[in-house]
Amino acid sequence: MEQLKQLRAQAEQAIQNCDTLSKLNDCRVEYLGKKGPLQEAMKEMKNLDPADRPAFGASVNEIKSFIASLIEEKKAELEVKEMNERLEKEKIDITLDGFEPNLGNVHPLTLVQQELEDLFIGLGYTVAEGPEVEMDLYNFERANIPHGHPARDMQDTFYIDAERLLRTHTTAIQTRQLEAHAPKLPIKVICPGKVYRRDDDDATHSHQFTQMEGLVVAEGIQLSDLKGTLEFMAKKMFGDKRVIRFRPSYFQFTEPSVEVDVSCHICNGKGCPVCKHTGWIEILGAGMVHPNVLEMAGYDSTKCSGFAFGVGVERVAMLKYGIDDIRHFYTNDVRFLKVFSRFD
Ligand code: FA5
Ligand code: MG
Repeated sequence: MEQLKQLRAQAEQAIQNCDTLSKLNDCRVEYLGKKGPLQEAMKEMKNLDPADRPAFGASVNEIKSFIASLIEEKKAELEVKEMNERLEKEKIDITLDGFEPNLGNVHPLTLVQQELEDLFIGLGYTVAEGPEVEMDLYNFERANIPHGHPARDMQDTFYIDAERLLRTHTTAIQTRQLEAHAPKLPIKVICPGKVYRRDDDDATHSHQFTQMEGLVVAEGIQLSDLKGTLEFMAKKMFGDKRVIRFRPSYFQFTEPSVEVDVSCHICNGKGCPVCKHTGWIEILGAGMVHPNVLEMAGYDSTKCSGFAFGVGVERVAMLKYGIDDIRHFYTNDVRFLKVFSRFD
């Protein structure tokens, strides 16, 4: 009984001295565990006089529950203490400036392409695409430009082999669309995509650029439908600030043919290096689809007619956003690209 008393005092002291939860747990194992002194004491009971056993047992149990309750108390105290310490250590200073994430934004060419698409979708057109590595057949022959024809020189071409090339214009998608639809009417599509030419790069020319073809075929389509469509597009894209003009032109795949110029946004028509001192920037070629093109695709050109246009997306973007050099679109200077984040 004397030993038990000592044990009680010793345990009480040990628990008091615990300053962390893990030490307290060690203490619990030491005194209340299976190999602890109290378990041992119970084993000793059989050696006692039977008359002393109940009092001894009661004492051991009393010490056990005394130690258990001390541990509980201490545990609650230490939990609060450790929580406070952690809160202190992990304190977040919400007044510190954070790091602004560096977000990307839509490329200006994508932006203008999407704007053009939205505009034409609003007019009932659908969007069609085609391969950039194209067959001579769709890029030239079906566009009424046979092998050896001098009109091929108008678009200096990157050839892959005798039959394949990098398409020089989105008219290649147009001829595919005609073939895919024939003889169904009407057709009303726009065909955006990258095109390639062996042009020398300058302020308004790039060897890789973007075009968007428009094609409408139905009964009784006239040049006035084309003119109205292009005027509508120009107004929507450039507002009333810019003047446009239709200029007679020549394409093998349209008859008659026109080109559309917009007054230069840099000099306002006075003449400058960007517009090569003409005061105008050409944005598109267009015309009435040549009967040969309709016939080759499988349409009866006496029963339907159509108009087509091919607009240079970079040129539109330059005029719309006042960009003085087409090469800005491809050099990917972040300072240039960031300007367009507010238009997303
Ligand atoms: C054509 O490519 C014809 N396929 C357009 C067409 C389609 C006519 C349907 C009739 C019917 P052109 O070569 O002019 O035409 O090019 C059309 C437009 O693409 C030009 O008006 C210009 O805006 C743009 N463009 C032409 N070459 C370049 C270049 N090297 N860099 C940037 N834009 C260019
Ligand atoms: Mg041209």
